Amino acid sequence: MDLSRRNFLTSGSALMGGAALSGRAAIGWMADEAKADYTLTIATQPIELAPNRIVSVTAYNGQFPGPLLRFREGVRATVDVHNGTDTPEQLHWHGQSIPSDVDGAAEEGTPFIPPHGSRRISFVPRPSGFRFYHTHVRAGADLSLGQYSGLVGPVHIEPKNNPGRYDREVFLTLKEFQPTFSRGGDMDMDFLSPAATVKELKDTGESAMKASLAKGMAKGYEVGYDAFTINGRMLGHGDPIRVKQGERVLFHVLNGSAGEIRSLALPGHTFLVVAMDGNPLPKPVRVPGLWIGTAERISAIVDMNHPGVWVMGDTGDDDRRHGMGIVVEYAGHSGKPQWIAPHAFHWNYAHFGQAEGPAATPDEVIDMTFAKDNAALDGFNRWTINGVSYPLKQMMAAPAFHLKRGKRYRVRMRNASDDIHPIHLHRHTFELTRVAGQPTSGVLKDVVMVGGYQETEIDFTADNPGLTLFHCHQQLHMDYGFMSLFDYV
Ligand SMILES: [Cu+2]
Repeated sequence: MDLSRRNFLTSGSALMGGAALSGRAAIGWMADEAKADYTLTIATQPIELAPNRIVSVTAYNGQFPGPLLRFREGVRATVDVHNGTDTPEQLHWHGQSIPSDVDGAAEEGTPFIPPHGSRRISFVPRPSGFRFYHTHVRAGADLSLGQYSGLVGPVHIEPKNNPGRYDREVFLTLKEFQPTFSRGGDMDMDFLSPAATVKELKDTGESAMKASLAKGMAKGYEVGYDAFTINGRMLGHGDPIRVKQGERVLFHVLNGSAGEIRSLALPGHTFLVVAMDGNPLPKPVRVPGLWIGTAERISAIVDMNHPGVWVMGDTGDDDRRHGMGIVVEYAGHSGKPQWIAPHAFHWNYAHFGQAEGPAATPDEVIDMTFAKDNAALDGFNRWTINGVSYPLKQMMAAPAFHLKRGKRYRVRMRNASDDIHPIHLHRHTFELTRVAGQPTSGVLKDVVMVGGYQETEIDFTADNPGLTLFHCHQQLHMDYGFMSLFDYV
């Protein structure tokens, strides 16, 4: 029994008028009967993205995004989750260092929330910052399941000390709806910097693709979308963000996509990035716009010093015209929202960190090579890490990598495919130490985009024993093998 639990019991007893309660049964009863901090109900219902644009999706509490959940770092929280659907669910607390049985991944041993059943989840939220929650089930070829659904919501964990409050905080969740399969779309790649690729990886990937196409295989399936939204509304159909000249607005932007990379710009304004994935940067960095990989978060301050009515939107014209944007309206201004395309800008994670690499050398280096087997699984690309594809049926596979508590590890990720992969490590925070050859330090994350044929290194300390999932956050990639398990030995 930990301290917070003890406190809970004490205050509970006080509420009961000091009724004598002792023993395990009493504790269990208390835990069951106490009101949860939050209740989330998973159900499928119509969601209005725009007038006459109503989609049927599974979401939390009948809304998209799910409600903003605020926790306090280190203060135990309880969440009741009701599953009103016919399929088992998992709720993953993305970016938190919590035990495997509540992290929300069946591969780690978290129990499912059964169809039409409930589960009470209790954990001590940490670390502080902008996190999020989302479903963590396999979708496979079913585009109504997993992250193709609306099962995404933001989390903010207030720091234990000094809860730094801003005048204005605005949470934005970027998300696509109405997914469909297509074959072999090309991903926007040229925004990543450095652009350096590794010849050996490129040769391997390209010859594998050539061999597959020579056998008459088509390119593997990709997923495209018809509707694009910010906070669940297509551009022009939600409430504008109403601002005043001179205001400093802190935006917390979440890419809640199942697999898309997003950009975001606001004409005439710049973004002062203060945190990535909820973790403060060594120093804030000003940029003309944002690039946000699947499941990444960026917290950035915008000085409202360019009055007008503007479109804050994706720099991709097609996606923005299909809804990926939100109107920013200055007080006293009206009229048609204006979009002005920014100059093309690159995204280099190393710019957000220190120029030198990490001070500490890791105890061990884990080498990983990511590869694509084109259209190998009924037309779906099969993904491997070091030649191994995670079993398709969701279950605990044998852990492939073994950690010792307290040791520091470096994962050297080598991408032998032409896709960008947003790589996610559960239950731990990692530090970027090398991005496509460029050393850096001080940028703490839980997702990082690894560019096509590039090599990126991350360091982390094994400080949270238990099964730990490592995977590409693209639903389509993780569902077809791009996952691996770490355990502690
Ligand atoms: Cu991927």
